Amino acid sequence: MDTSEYRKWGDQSEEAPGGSATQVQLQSARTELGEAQAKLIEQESALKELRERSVAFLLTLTPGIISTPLTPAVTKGLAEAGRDREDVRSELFRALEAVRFQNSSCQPCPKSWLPYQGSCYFFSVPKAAWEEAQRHCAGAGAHLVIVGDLEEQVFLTRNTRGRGYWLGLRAVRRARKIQSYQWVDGVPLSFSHWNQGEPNDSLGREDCVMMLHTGLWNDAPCDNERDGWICEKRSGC
Ligand SMILES: [Ca+2]
Ligand SMILES: [Ca+2]
Repeated sequence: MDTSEYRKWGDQSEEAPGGSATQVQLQSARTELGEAQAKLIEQESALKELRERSVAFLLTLTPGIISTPLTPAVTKGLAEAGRDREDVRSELFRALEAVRFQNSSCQPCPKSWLPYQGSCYFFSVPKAAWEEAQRHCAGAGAHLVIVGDLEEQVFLTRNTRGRGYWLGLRAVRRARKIQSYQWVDGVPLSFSHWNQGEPNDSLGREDCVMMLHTGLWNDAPCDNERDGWICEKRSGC
């Protein structure tokens, strides 16, 4: 069979390509925050020391002159320490904002896509053949859903709304015989959720896999236009 349509997915993981760059930015913001915090602690300790020294100095004065204004040097020192402290506070604030911005820069799922564990899912209402469904997903920067485990399956089952959907799973056929099944990212099938008696490869032409409204899987002819489809893409968070 012609596998060229989905082989191209082979070098593409489920992770968004921008994911690692965001991680690097977040890491950098965290480093910046750590540095700012260290500086603030350092400045606060310097200020505390200066205050202690000022108090000690005041205590050496006789009660009669305690009301005398602080010496210009002490006043200047305190003012400088205060300014430094303000600088560090602004720096810390900026760093915190940077971290917050990184967190909020997570792309939320597009309208009418459902979020679940770092992915966004689109359950189509229209019906289409498998290839067309895959094209729809690709057009949205997604792929037909890859069901990695039971948790993801349970989420999908909860959202079928009584309809059937294509999955990103196809048969690998050699000499008319199905050898295995492969996800659109090229990964062989491990977790599966077949309906009883499936996959049956009825009439030797059921190369594509869909999810029944019950959530259970069935192999079906790829040109069937009886089902919708589910697209999945990473949310980038
Ligand atoms: Ca998945
Ligand atoms: Ca079947």
